[in-house]
Amino acid sequence: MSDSPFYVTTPIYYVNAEPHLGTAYTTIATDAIARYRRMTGNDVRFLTGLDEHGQKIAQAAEEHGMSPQAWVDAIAPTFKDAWEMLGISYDDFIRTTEERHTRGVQAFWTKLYDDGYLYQGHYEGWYCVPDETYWTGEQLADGACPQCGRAVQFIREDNWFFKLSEFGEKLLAFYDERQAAGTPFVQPETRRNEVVSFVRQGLKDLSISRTNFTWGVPLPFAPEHVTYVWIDALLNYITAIGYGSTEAGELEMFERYWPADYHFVGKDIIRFHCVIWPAMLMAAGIEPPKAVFAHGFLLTKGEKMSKSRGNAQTPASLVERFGVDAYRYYFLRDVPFGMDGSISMEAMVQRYNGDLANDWGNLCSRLFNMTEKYLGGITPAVPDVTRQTAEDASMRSIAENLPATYESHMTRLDYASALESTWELIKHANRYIENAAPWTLAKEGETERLAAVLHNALEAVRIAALFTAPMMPYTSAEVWRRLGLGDIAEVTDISASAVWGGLPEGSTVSKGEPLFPRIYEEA
Ligand code: ME8
Repeated sequence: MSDSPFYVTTPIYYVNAEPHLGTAYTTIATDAIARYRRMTGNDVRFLTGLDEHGQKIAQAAEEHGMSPQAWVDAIAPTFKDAWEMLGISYDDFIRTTEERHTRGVQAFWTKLYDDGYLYQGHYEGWYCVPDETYWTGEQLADGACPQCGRAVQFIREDNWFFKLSEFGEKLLAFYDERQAAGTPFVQPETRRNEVVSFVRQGLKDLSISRTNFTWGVPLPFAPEHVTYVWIDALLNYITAIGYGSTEAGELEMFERYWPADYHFVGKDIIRFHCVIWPAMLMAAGIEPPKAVFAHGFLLTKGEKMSKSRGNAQTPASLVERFGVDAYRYYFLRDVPFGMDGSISMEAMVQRYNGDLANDWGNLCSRLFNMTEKYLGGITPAVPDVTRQTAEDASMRSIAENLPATYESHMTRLDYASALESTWELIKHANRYIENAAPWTLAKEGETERLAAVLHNALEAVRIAALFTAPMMPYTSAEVWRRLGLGDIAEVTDISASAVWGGLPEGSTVSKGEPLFPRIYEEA
């Protein structure tokens, strides 16, 4: 157990539309590690928020006949509501229109200006508004944005530039150094090559300001320019923890939590996070984050799911059908974190009925029922270890190995494997009950053995609830309540809590409703 700080962030999402399955995916994945690290005793800071400036947002506001501020104020609650619905345990929610952010952005660019990293120049090139990205003529694909395929606009402006080209060698050395230390900056490994080869091709200086619209943070030394939305947005990771403030408490927070342990992002925004962001920080003399983890895309019928393609479903419709924990479970269990993953209603129904209704829900129901029927709903004494059977020992050993196995998967953010190893215990407990047949023991009056079997199986349930909690917090809390245990949210040393034999004698178990009632209709 360690109380060391653990700072983790999601991207700050554009408020051009409401949250969808893709943005929810990154946010749930970030939430799962934040919840787990709280259970390992870390001092967790989990930041999410909104990217509210830029041309794309100004355009969205205009299309809706609203001022940009009125528009972002109208959309922001839809994100907060969605995250509440999905059980996202963020500690801070930053909006780039907040004063604390604007102040930090201005402090940052003033420093780079003073230190000679900025110069005025002329920009000519192509711009993709939906991606808020600059492209050269050679980079375009058939005259369109090479990333999203949409139309680009030609820009000709006098802008301010950041000397990004000076950072190529430094970045390459930095990636190597982190790699050699066994703490890679770009994760997963498959994404590293993309970043390294991009930097090796040579970096161009980056235009950091725009003058053809005003919805952004003015550059303090040239207020007729607003900062380019990306270099405004990236700074949220430090402005949210006090960068740019003069208050002692805020500055202490920055000292405590920076550098971030992880920025969670989708692979679409890896260059911004793995090239531009560390270069900006290096220029300002700030240590880059410990790691950026870029996950894959959720695909529906082979296409990236996105707002603009119109194939994005709402999280609310799925939560309504499956419940919040099953929703979280599906995405973390079925899509290997880091890779693209096809998602479908069929697969979701299958996972729900198989893993949740049959395995986990059923284990809990049958055990809670039997505890009531055979033991009057009271947990039995810890069984006499000298009378332990081979079956008892094997379930105990699976449970005892789980904390270390689970930790090693979670350290690599491999949620699917972490869940799979928890499911070994759950499935084993179901088989254990089948083999031990408490109903026969009851009929034959074998009361001591009956109590021992139920204790062991209940103990497996208690431990499984601990390790499913980062992914399915509500169900785990409910299972603990039904076992008559305390608030699972108070667990700060999961390994100690998972020690075999922790279920106290004499606590009252309640049956309750099925945790995951079967879903009958397919798709
Ligand atoms: O890029 N599959 O915001 P954004 C998986 N404001 N994840 C997906 C996804 C999909 N189909 N679609 C979106 C921005 N995402 C900037 C970020 S950070 C300083 C600024 C997720 O609203 C994924 O995390 O376009 C992706 O990187 C992010 O949403 C893009 O969100």
